Amino acid sequence: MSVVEKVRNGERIGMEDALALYELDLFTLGELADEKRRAMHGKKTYFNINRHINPTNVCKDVCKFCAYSASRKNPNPYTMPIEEIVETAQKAWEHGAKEVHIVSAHNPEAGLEWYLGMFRAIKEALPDIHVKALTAAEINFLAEEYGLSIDEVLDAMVENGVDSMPGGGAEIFDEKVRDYICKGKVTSKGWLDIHRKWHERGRKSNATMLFGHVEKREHRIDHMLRLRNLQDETGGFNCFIPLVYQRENNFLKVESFPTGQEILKTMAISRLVLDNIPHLKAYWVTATINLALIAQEYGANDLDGTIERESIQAAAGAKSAHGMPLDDFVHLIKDSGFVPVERDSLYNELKVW
Ligand code: V47
Repeated sequence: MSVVEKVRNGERIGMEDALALYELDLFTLGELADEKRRAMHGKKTYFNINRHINPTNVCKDVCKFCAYSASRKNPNPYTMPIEEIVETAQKAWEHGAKEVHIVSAHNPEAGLEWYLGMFRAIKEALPDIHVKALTAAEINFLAEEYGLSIDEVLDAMVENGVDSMPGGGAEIFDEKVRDYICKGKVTSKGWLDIHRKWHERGRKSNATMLFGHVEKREHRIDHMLRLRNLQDETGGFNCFIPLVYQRENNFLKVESFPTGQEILKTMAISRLVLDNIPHLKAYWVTATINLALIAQEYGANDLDGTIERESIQAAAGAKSAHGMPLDDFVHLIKDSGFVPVERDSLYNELKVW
């Protein structure tokens, strides 16, 4: 049976099948992913009004792809006081944001109370805002730095007001590639275990994959299959986000970058392989807004949100430092033939625009 028939029969896609999908022409692959997307979500494209906050860039780890962390290439270390973080969240709330997405570096000088106290302070000021915070990499750092178990860190997150976890820190699970690009950071098994434990608490999270650097197609598929296995166990992932590698101001040597076709193929294959993760996000920050809009026809049904400000990928060249105005966002989705649906952080529909 051909891989196209397999997909249309609803059979599960394995490593060999997924590699065969990459060999299809873009339009055939796109059609398969679009059929799947339409069966799941029709023409709806989800987004939220959110605010990214990156409260410190001081990091004890050295990931080669990172341009954000304070280092030789970015000699401007900062750590926001908790009052400033709360004020930022408050302003965002006044402008309509319903979620703060908080991702930091692994700062050994800030202290555990700074990391956890910021969530408590945000929730005291804004009890109804959704706090999506701490990647598995940060959680692993806090456990190691302060001699805590992962369970203790996760319980403290819940007690201090974290609602859901973002998908960062996953990078590429293949151990060899991971060692090369971000040695010393949470291991692949560690990343998956942390999300499993979070899901066991009845909580939701996302999963990312950083691609388009030194990894090969099989590493991307391996990454997706490890996520699919965990999702079969827990059902706790809401969304998968393939992050396109941004190349500026970092220490990773990359010989060739993916074409637009390769990026769209990877999106489409994600939709087909990850049959048990409901949402696929084309993150406009790293894909560019134009490609993200096209990705709606290649399986993606979520474009993240208005963001307001973003520092991690912006440091590596993405055009995301100032987010995207809501009106532009809505019109771009509509003009591309899809239905903009504002969602909350857990994918409850708030408004069809
Ligand atoms: O894990 C770092 C990535 C991630 C680069 O859960 C880079 O909804 C591209 O987790 N090029 C953090 N990417 C961001 C993140 C995220 C973003 C959007 C939505 C969600 C979600 C989560 O940023 C890191 C890392 O993979 N990153 N450097 C770079 N040069």
